[in-house]
Amino acid sequence: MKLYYFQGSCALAPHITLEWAGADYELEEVKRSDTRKEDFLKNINPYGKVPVLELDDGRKIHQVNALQNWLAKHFPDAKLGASDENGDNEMQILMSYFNGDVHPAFTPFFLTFRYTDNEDHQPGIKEAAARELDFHLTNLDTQMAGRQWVMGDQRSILDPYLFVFCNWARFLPKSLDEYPNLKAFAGRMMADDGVQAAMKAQGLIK
Ligand SMILES: N[C@@H](CCC(=O)N[C@@H](CS)C(=O)NCC(=O)O)C(=O)O
Repeated sequence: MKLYYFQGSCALAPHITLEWAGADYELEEVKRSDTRKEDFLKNINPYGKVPVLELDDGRKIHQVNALQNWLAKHFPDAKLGASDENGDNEMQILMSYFNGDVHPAFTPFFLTFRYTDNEDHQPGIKEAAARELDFHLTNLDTQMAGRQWVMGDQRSILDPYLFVFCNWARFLPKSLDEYPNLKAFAGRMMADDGVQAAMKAQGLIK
């Protein structure tokens, strides 16, 4: 298996999950600026995004939620999926929220140029995006109160995804200090060997 990623991207989530799953995988770094080029769109992901996991038979899995669910299903011994229907419902609701609401809310903040051709409008867009992100991070901070991991006592495919948001929060006007439950969660993740291995491999830490 091969994971396509670029440094600082959400591909860190499946990367950590591959580590937790004990999977045999290799990495392929791409440039963000190449994700809209013909070669990437034609041969890697027509949607122009990482992460992409290329399987040994050439099939490609992308979309963080689909990929995380695929990993939970194909590495059951890692116990990163839900163990019953209620747990699965809760997990899928959160996975949809992460992928459909929180994650795209970062895009106008980081890739502001996509939302206006007028440079003077960019600060206003960033400010509005930061307000929307504050709403989501406050929700997530409340959600994490009294929880070790997103699903409670057991870690799951949701944790690496939440960790990505926590890392991105350092670029926002409000620091992670203002979301104490998220800060504590990020600290627990940072202490994990799989997280350290993935971050080192991507050059995010030494
Ligand atoms: N809905 C997509 C979003 C993935 C996404 O936003 N990927 C970003 C990196 S975090 C990306 O590849 N951006 C490249 C671009 O938009 O130019 C998914 O779930 O995989």
